[in-house]
Formats: sequence, C-alpha cells, structure tokens
Amino acid sequence: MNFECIIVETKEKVGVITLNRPKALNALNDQLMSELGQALTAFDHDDAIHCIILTGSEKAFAAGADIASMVDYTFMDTYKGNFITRNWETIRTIRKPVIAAVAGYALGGGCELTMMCDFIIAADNAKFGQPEIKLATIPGAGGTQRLPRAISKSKAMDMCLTGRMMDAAEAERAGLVSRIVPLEMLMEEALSAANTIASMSLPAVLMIKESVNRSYETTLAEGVHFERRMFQATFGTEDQKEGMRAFLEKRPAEFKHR
Ligand code: CO8
Repeated sequence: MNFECIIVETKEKVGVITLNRPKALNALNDQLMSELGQALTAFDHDDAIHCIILTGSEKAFAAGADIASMVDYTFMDTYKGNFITRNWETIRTIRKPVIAAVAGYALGGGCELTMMCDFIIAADNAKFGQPEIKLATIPGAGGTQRLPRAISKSKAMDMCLTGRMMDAAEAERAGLVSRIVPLEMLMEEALSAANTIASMSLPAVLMIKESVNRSYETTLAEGVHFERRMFQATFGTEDQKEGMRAFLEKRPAEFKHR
C-alpha cells in the first residue's frame, strides 16, 4: 500500500505506524485518517503481527484535527458527510493491542486519538490537551467522554473548559499515561512493551483487551460476567495448558499462538 501521510513498518511481530505530516504537526486530515484506518486494519488481519504501535514525530504526535480543512465547513457538511465517524472510528474496531507512543503535542483530535489506543507511553516532552474551546468548538472524537473516565470529571472539565495543556508528569499523575520515558527512549520502551505483549498467547491478549474495553461499556456485574466467560474460554486453548504446565515444570512456555 502507498501512503502519503503515514509511514508503516514492521519490526518482527510489531506493526509500527508513524503519523507523518511534519509541516502541519501531523494535523489529522481526512486522507491521514483514512490511511491510518487502512494500515491498522491490514495489521489487524496480518497473522504475523501481534501488537501495533502508533506514534508521531518528536515535536508532535498530532496537533489536532486539521483546522485548515475544517474552517469553512457548514453544519450540513459535517452532518451529511458524517465528519468524524466516517474514518475516525476504525481504530476502535482493531482487536490487537494498539500502544500510543507519544512525544510532543497531542492536542484536540490528537489527544482523542491517543485515548482510543489501548495505553499511552509518553516521552518526557509530551503535552496533552483539548484546546477546541479556543476555536469556539468542542472535542468531537470522544474527548468529553474518554477524558473524564481517564482522569476524573474535575480535571477533564478543567482541560476542556480552559483549553490548557497538561505535561507528561501531570498526565501520568492523572492516570492518562501508563509510563513516562526520556524522549530518546520512547520507541525503545514502546517496542519493548509491544514485544512483551507479542510474546504472550494471542488469544489471551485479545480476550484481555476485549474484557478491559467492556468495563467502559457496561455495568460492573455484566463486565465481571463477561470476564468470567472469557476466563473460562482460555481453558479451551492449548496455550493455557502449555502456560500452566510450563510454570509447574519450571521452564519457559512455548505458546502455539505466539
Ligand atoms: N491544523 C492544521 N494545521 C496545524 C494544526 C492543526 N490542528 N496545528 C498546527 N498546524 C500548523 C500551523 O498552522 C503551522 O503551519 P504553517 O507553518 O504553514 O503556518 C505549523 O503547523 C506549525 O505550527 P505552529 O507554527 O503553530 O507551531 P508552534 O510550535 O508555534 O505551536 C501548537 C504549536 C501549540 C501545537 C500550535 O500549532 C497550535 O496551537 N495548534 C493548534 C492546536 C489545536 O487547536 N488543536 C485542536 C484542533 S480542533 C480538533 O482537533 C477537533 C477534533 C474533533 C474530532 C476530530 C474531527 C475530525
């Protein structure tokens, strides 16, 4: 596949997608989001890939949706054309884990994109924010919904209403990001996490992602019920036998689905 706005690479069992519109700080236009959707779907369907990393440049993961392409849109353009959902939701359909490796700005749609990934590893120069209010618009790809779940209502209100940015340290304290590393270590850390995940049994990996995501969509009782069924399902895999036997025999597991 030929892409203009992203770079796609494979590192053993890890698919790496780099957002690449440097002149616009990786502003997310329709073409970029469509290419991103295609690349994510291709990796999801590729049996050789077990984990995906989404990253940007050292200066910007993504500075938001492309303001230049939105400025003259009318309500009917956005409503009839289904602006946003048309190609912004693909990432939510991906079954394999997607790690966001974030350096520099992750603003507006860029911040929302990081929150659609499964977890965020941030470089120490990362900055997160929902500055749409400064443009007299509001977050439109889940910012008002995922941010409160990630960092509490109070902090989400603060971020969305003032449009201020949060640095990596604050984002980690608030629970938005799982780890912070020095900028020069970002890809090494993300690849190490991705390789660890890729060394696990793929069915267990997929079931964990599905189960954790359920917790956002359902009641606690239903979520626990779903988790129990998934847990029971692992006993139907050869990898569960191998994993438990290997532990008891004090040897490394040789998973079939790895
Ligand atoms: N869209 C288009 N171009 C952008 C964007 C953007 N979001 N951000 C930066 N650029 C461009 C600039 O226009 C500039 O281009 P040029 O060199 O041609 O003038 C270039 O990138 C470099 O930017 P700056 O000169 O501004 O760089 P600075 O280092 O001075 O500042 C900032 C960096 C602070 C990140 C600044 O660029 C900025 O504030 N950017 C806008 C951030 C923003 O408001 N984001 C929210 C956009 S709205 C949104 O995301 C809604 C999401 C809705 C869901 C998705 C819908 C599809």
